[in-house]
Amino acid sequence: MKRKPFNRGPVTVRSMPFWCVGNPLGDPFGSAVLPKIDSIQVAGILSDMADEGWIEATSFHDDDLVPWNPDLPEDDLDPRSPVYATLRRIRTILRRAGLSINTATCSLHGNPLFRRGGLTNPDPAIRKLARLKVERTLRIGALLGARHYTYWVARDGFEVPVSVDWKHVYGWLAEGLDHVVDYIRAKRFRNYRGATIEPKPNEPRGHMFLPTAGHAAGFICGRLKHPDFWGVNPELLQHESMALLNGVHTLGYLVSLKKLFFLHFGSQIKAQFDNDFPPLVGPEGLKETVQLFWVLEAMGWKGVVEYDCHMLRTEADPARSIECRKAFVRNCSLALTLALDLAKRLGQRQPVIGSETEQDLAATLRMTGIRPGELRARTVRR
Ligand code: XLS
Ligand code: MG
Repeated sequence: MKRKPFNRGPVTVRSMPFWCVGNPLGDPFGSAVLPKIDSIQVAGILSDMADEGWIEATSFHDDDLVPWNPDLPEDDLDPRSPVYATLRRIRTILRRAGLSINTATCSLHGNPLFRRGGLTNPDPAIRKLARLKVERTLRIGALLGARHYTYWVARDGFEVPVSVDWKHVYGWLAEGLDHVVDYIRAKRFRNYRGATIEPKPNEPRGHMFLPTAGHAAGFICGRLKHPDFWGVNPELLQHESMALLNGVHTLGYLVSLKKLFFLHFGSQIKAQFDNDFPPLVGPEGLKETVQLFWVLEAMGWKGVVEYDCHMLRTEADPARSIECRKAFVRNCSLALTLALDLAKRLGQRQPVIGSETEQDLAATLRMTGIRPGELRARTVRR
């Protein structure tokens, strides 16, 4: 069964990744507050959510689906391995639910072997291991029909600038990313429409080698062998807000370069650690979130919006751990519709009337549905 696209405003498809639903909500100061569930259970939740009409797609890290053993780099190809069987069970569940796969991403952050980085690790043996893990993820993505491969910067970064081999580090990164395309072509995988870089300014490392959308786009155009195959998936509001950047600006820039392949979506308090709040949740970012969809519509972009966030740790309910995860999925999609509705009210670019302040207030009035005359009447005392 193939599920119909969502197709509202600029959003063609809503994707909810495995890692967001599976997240047991540990943080650096406390352990998990939800029982861990396995990938088959996560697939079951996603499939129920698709049946109820909340999502059309999903995404995964290799580690979200099956464990990785560095001594068995090709276990996914061995019909006797548990990994082989689990992947096929997941494929059956997702297919039955009509869920498509937006992106496959390789976890180069979880295993302690990658603590000094994956593709940019100074040890060539670890870089080789990272490359084999990426190949396995690409095979898993091909099995499940992923439309993209994503390189999230993960632990490719630094704390101590004088310890970095600056002469080689970006060469290693280019080699690692070029290998993604070489492998896809060598294996004749037909599912991949492109690959993305997901930039992030910091966390888990003090600084990342590709901290912003601008760094990512520049690296694609300046260093990669197949720049047309690569785009960017920014994570908004979170990753830009961590560095005090503006998400509308990032989208305007990426769409103008034809480099916005899809969007990671959530909410964030500016200048904090990666909050990963669900969309529209928290004290900040209402205008910015609405304007994200306004600018996409204004520029004629259409594509996938993928939630990348988790429920607030305070609302985890260990006794109803499946149900609270479903409530999280529903709330993400409700918030997206709300943001799309508000962006629609904001409307397309109006003739420029008045100062910037007046234009901004007029936009807020349109967004909230309050009439200017009413506001004035309630403000001016006679
Ligand atoms: C972390 C990233 C991560 C990627 C997938 O901050 O958002 O979840 O999207 O590896
Ligand atoms: Mg993300």
